[in-house]
Amino acid sequence: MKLYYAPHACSLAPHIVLRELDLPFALIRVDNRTKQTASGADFLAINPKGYVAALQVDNGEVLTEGPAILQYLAGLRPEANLAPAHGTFERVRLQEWLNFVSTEIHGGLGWLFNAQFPEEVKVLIKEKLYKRFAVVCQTLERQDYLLAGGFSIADAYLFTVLRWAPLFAIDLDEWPALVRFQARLDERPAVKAALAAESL
Ligand SMILES: N[C@@H](CCC(=O)N[C@@H](CS)C(=O)NCC(=O)O)C(=O)O
Repeated sequence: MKLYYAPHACSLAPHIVLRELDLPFALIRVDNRTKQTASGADFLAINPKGYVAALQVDNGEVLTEGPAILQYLAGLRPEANLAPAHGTFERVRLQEWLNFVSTEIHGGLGWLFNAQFPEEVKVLIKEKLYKRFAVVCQTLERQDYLLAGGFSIADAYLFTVLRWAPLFAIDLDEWPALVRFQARLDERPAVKAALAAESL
């Protein structure tokens, strides 16, 4: 498998999960500005959407969209319990979190990267984000992870996007449950290894 990534982008989530599952993979860096891979290949020919993450599986198919990639990976090693079994209520709860992180938090923070957005709009985006953070805290104040059953792919995703908050002068200290969550994930060997690999 090949994971196309950009350092510290949302592709960090599947990168963490690949390491959590101890799956063999090649990490291929993409320059999001030029849309070229590290070897000079045209990334748009691999993923016409032009963004990371993209996962090329062993039969050559390319899978995109973080929540889909994460669920695919978890399914390769179901015994690791990074996603509840299909057909269970907990699986739908996982999908609920993946969707929430994707649309409400990744989506919200993602807009803040846009240098063309006026500051007044960014203030409104932040106000909405803070409401979403409060929702996440309601869960993380009573349990360590988004799902009651323990660490899952949704946590890898939430951790990844929350790491962007300081880039926009969002001080996570205002949400102590989020700070504790980030610290908990920082301690995981797979997280440390992924961050080290992306910082090279
Ligand atoms: N809907 C996609 C969004 C992926 C995305 O936003 N990727 C960003 C990095 S976090 C990116 O590569 N942006 C570059 C671009 O859009 O040109 C997903 O959930 O995977």
